[in-house]
Amino acid sequence: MKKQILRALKNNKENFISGEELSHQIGVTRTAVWKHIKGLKEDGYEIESISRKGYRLLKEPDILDADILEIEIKNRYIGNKVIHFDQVESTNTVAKRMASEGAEEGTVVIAEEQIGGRGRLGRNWISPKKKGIWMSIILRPLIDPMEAAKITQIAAAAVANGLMNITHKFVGIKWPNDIIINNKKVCGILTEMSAELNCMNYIIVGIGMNVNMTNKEFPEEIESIATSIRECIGKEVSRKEIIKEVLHSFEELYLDFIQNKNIQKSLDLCKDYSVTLGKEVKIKSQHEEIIAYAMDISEDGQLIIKKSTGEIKKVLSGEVSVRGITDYV
Ligand code: BT5
Repeated sequence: MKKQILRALKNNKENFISGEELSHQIGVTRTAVWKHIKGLKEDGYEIESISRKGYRLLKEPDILDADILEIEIKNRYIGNKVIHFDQVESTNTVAKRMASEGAEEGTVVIAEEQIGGRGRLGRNWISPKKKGIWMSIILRPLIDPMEAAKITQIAAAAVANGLMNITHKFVGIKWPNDIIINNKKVCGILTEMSAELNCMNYIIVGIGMNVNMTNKEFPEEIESIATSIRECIGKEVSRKEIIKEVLHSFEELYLDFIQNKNIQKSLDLCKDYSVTLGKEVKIKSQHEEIIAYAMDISEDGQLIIKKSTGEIKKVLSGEVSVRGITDYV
């Protein structure tokens, strides 16, 4: 009921809508309308009420209501189903469990706070309450497990593109999974999969993005390497608007890949926004550490590097540091 009232207010944003009209539209008494309006106000919605005129929605709070997101994300299927939590260990872990229980492709799991947010290789992802976007997308592409790295590139391109549209600032991609603004990390992507030998069960794309924290609010261990959208544009930003923008971009690029087998658009974006290409990079893998020149990104999402010996090599993943950016020493 509350959802229907909210929808009616949103459809009528500039104007007043009377209690009578609302009770008529929704089929409840005017007292019930009044109670739900009171509930919406308690949720943080600013609603002007004037006798004889009715109600008018002035401002929405920055809450990530699953119902509202499902209404407002106007995609074909990425985000058609949104599962929202106040607090989870990790949205990737929840999404994995749901995917293994049959959740449909495009389902988005989102949380206000993660208490065990994960980065790659067992690292932590700091995810304070209501300050950022901590979400995971469940995908079921019919691709070879070897192609999974492409999905990270699609996600990186989508995030960078979405953020450019919102901030109008330069957003960089540090291959393979970091999104950078002003040389600091604003977003990280964690792609995980479950696969048989040559068939994919599901892929989870986890996106963690710092949105409304100030520099002072970052814990000491990431203070010097992290930034937020708020720091970048100087004011608070609606997480919902960013989610819509990023998921819209993601669906477009993902469908191009799945339906047309075309990853070119994503790769072009990854190359255009790359802060890695054309630079000297240090690559740490399990067994070695090499310093090389980053030449290109291959069709399958790998980094092509040239070593000082002249040898050209493809790197699938690993820790990449770029001189001048965050953690290069
Ligand atoms: C990543 O790993 O960048 C992937 C992060 C993915 C997080 C999302 S949130 C939703 C979903 N659910 C999860 O549990 N995870 C995903 P990596 O490249 O390994 O970077 C991790 C490193 O980034 C840490 O060791 C810190 O140095 C730094 N870091 C941690 N929290 C950060 C933050 N909020 N902002 C910027 N840097 C951070």
